[in-house]
Amino acid sequence: MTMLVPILGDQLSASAAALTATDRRDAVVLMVEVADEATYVRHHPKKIAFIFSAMRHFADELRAAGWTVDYVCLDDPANTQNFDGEIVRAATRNAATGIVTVEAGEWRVLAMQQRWGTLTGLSCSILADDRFIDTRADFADWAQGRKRFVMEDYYRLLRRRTGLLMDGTNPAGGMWNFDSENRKAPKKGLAYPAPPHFTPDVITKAVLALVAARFGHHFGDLLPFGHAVTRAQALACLDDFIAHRLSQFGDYQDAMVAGQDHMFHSQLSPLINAGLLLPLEVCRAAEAAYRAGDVPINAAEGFIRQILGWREYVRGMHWICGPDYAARNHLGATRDLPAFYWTGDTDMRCLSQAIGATRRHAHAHHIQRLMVIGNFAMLIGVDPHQVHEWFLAVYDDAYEWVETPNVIGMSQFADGGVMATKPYAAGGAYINRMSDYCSGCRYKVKDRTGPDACPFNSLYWDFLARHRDLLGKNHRLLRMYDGWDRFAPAEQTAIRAQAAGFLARLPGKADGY
Ligand code: FAD
Ligand code: DLZ
Ligand code: SF4
Repeated sequence: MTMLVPILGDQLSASAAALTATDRRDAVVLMVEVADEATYVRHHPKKIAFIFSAMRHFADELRAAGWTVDYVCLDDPANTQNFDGEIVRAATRNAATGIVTVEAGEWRVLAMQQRWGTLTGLSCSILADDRFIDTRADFADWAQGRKRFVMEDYYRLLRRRTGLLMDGTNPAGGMWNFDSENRKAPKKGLAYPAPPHFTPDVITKAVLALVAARFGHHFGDLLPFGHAVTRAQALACLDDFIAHRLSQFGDYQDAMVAGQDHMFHSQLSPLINAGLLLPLEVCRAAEAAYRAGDVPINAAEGFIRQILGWREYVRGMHWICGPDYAARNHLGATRDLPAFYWTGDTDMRCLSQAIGATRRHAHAHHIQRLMVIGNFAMLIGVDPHQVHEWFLAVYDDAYEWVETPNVIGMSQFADGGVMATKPYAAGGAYINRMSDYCSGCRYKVKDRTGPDACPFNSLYWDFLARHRDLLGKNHRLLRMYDGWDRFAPAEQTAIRAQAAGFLARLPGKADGY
């Protein structure tokens, strides 16, 4: 009897259900590098290198733990370059008698897993992914019958259920949520401790050469490459974050500073999403730092809410919103993504900073993604599917289960308000308040019209005006529409003409994308 145990590139956990459910003496673990997964959107070369290197290291760790691992490299001449083809080949090669796998994180790959039994003629059992803190079934129960899916309600349920930051039945620090303390603007003189950088070993060097040759033409810098690619390195990243950045994470969670690509953020998302760290252990580590008196409650709570709250919530929403969620387009947006999303070549400093970080690191922090890159795309009316494909391709932590709710729902309002109660639309004033970008920008952030006016301002008002039919009755936008109505008609005309002029001059879609 030989069980074939396919482990996907984001299932790199020794505790993955298919490994704990199988006897290693009767099993062959299958791991495959396939071009289809690297190119169905053109992933950032750093992201591909991270995944391949982490997969190769994980395969070695499994072998050392006594597993038989069948590992198919991308450049194996017999590689069919897709999951289905490799499952069929491996089933035959290993004379498999059955398949045990962990449910993929997303609808797209789950659909493939559901045909592996038929394709191979073997029984294929798909086990629940128990690396998340909640289960799909429990999230569905929570969502059942609700008119609105409020993240904060779900988060409190999980706080109670896990006991994280709880003092008996009360929230630690006396409040559930310290968000109001977590919106400080950046101040001068702050020191930003750099996250760890790991020198590539021989395995990573081989992957870097492969990725440079095969995917070097994709958007993004492959080098320098310093990602953690093993469980031990991932744990070192967690320790480093807790020791050096968590204490200020809360205060400056929403801040942006030119030239500071990481701020006080953890950079742990690619590691958690690939399985090198488990979300619950990360939350427990943050709580322990708070209990030890090393970090304040607003930092620990703010950080834990991102993982226990937001991460679990978007995962649940991915499953309840169904496989067609990425096709939603509530605002009917049709514009092509401007070419500078693939180059960073724009005189809007906020966008060039955020896209530049993305190009260098395959990473950008939350407010850059939401309030700069995503906000701009929504204001100018980019087709949300193009925005979705861009976000999925360029970030090292992007898989459809987490990217689509954040992009289609939170950032583009393309689901019409399932995820967010109002669009995350903002003009230059917000960016100016939360960053130091505007002082060095060629545009004047206070101007709405004129040759030097910040484009975000006219685009913001134009967005509200053009979508009044759909958004005008939204209670959370009434104040904004009041603001619009207070402009004199001539001013409204000038603002909309300013926006129209800007949109007419925008560069179109980049060649090849
Ligand atoms: P930190 O700021 O240190 O936060 C801690 C952890 O909280 C993160 O590591 C992550 O695991 C979790 N987290 C925080 N916010 C979210 C969120 N909204 N959804 C899910 N998890 C969250 N996150 C992804 O993991 N993959 C994506 O593809 C992704 N796409 C995004 C697209 C848009 C438009 C927006 C607005 C956000 C997106 N996020 C995504 C959420 C968030 O921006 C990243 O998780 C975060 O920037 C990762 O950096 P970090 O580890 O330093 O996070
Ligand atoms: C993102 C990605 C890439 C680039 N390459 C692979 C791969 O070669 N092999 C693999 O097993 N997984 C890869 N992944 C992750 C998958 O595309 C997919 O997003 C996740 O497994 C979640 O379903
Ligand atoms: Fe961005 Fe406008 Fe500020 Fe320039 S002035 S950085 S375009 S918000």
